[in-house]
Amino acid sequence: MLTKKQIELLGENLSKKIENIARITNPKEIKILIGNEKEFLIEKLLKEKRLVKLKWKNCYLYRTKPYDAARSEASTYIATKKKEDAGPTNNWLDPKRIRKKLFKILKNSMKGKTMYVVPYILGPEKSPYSKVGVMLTDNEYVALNELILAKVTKKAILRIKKGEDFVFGIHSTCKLDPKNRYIVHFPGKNEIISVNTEYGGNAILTKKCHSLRIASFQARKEGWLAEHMMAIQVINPEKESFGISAAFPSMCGKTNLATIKPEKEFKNWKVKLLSDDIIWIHEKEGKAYAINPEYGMFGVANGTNEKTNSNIMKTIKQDTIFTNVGLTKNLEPWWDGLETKSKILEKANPNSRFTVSILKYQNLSKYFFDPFGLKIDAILFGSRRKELFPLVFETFSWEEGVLFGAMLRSETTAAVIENYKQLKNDPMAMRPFLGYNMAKYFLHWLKFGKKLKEKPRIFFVNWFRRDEKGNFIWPGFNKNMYVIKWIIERSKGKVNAIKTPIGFIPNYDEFDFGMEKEKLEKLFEIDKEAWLKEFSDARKFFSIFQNFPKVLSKKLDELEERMKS
Ligand code: GTP
Ligand code: SPV
Ligand code: MN
Repeated sequence: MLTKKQIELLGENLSKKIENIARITNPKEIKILIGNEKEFLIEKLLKEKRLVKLKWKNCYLYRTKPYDAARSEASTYIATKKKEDAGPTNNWLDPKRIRKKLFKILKNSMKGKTMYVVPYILGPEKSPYSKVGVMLTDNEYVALNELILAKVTKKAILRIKKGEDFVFGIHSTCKLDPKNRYIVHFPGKNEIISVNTEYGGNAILTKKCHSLRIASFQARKEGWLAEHMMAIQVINPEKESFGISAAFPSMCGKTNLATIKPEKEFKNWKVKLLSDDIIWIHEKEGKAYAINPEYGMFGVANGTNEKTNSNIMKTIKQDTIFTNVGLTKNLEPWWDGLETKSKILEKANPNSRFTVSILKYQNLSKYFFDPFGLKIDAILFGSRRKELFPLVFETFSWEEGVLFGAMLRSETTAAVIENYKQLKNDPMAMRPFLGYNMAKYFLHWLKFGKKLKEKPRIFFVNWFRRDEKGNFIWPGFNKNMYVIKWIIERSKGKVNAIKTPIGFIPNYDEFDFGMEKEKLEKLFEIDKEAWLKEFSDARKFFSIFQNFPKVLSKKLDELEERMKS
């Protein structure tokens, strides 16, 4: 139970909530974290042989169970009174019944363990858009990740004591039994309960659970957007600043685009990081502004190396927690694509990750600390498509941009346990992360657009088109700067474009993409029949929604007509 001093710090209301859970889970002690406990947790994990000390400075490796090394969408639920409120793309549970079941699972689950109380602020501390929460966990690795990925601070408690709404999350490791794994969200109640998992998005509740699922529910009510997007500030040689955000599904390139390095072709261009995974977008004076609710990055290790991303390599060479990466004889972390001279003892899990503070990244945007955030001038949607989708195109309007966002499909990846390597619908890259009915979400996007006098243009990008041999045609990574440059020049009205039925594509005879014309022709080819099939598949997908916005259906009709004629 809480000590008198702890109750004083937490206040009556919060203390009661925490003691309620302690009575059920029965921990041997309760510890309140206020942000400076990293070393303590690392020591404890090392002592218990749960962390491996790596050769890189202040770097450690943690291994989760192989069956608990990615998000589990099948175990993720939205618990609302009415099933319709969760919508056809979410797993739904009756809140009363599941609460009962979860409390049974939680019974004595923390016996002999410490229960950590983790108070946190999401978003810049003084931002009117920031939110607070408290998470409980009996897992030192999860707590350690929280200390890096969120702003853990006493100040959150003070705000809660003053009466501010807060999200209450309960995480318990239990026996890590996948059959009893539940990640349950109670959006109306601002509550999250996660059991029998310790992996990333399943267990680090500030991330997808709060910053997206609960936040998206609040965002609809309050008139803003919580999105699975990265965001960057790009500064051109004329010193003009430009805000770009991009929604790509898991493992489709957000972190890499967020940390892109302008190479020698882009002398005097600068890219500064706002967020690599999640942003909250608000309207202010008719413009869209983004803040990053997070404080760190939980990035994909595989494929990261000096060639693809030297910026990230520099950042993760110290003070980083690695999860499920491989190991060399020299005790260096290892994964696919990483150079090493040492013998590889162990391979990396395809979804291995690094956890690092965003403050350690050398090119952080000053807007990361701005209470109102970064103004967004262009929104990108993108995914992994080996064919059909061109390298880049600009949609004709906000509505058509929303339609293309709603039509987004991607080849699935190792970020999710289920459905590896299929083509799956993932509207706005948010299907796994939305806390309410997706039809209402589409409508919310349309409404949000109406509020914007200065609407960001909406583009679609695809780095993953392949040739007959299955190789990526586009070099990607830092070369994506060519596309970013086109998007900026396009938005400033500096470059011409070719009108196609789906939108504007670059005039690549005039605009340099650093690539031979034949390949560009392939990258920008429009396959009419395949697009018509894409539209008819989209129609089938949209038919699962009872209240699919008529505006979007009409836009799809128009698009199809244009493609046919
Ligand atoms: P989540 O953290 O799961 O949301 O992923 P993400 O969207 O941030 O993706 P990330 O940038 O981590 O990239 C995922 C994988 O795609 C990594 O293995 C990258 O190496 C690879 N990747 C990223 N950008 C590109 C690109 O432009 N081209 C190619 N071919 N691969 C890329
Ligand atoms: C994703 O899957 O989109 C991630 C990793 O960013 S996780 O935090 O596990 O959700
Ligand atoms: Mn993500």
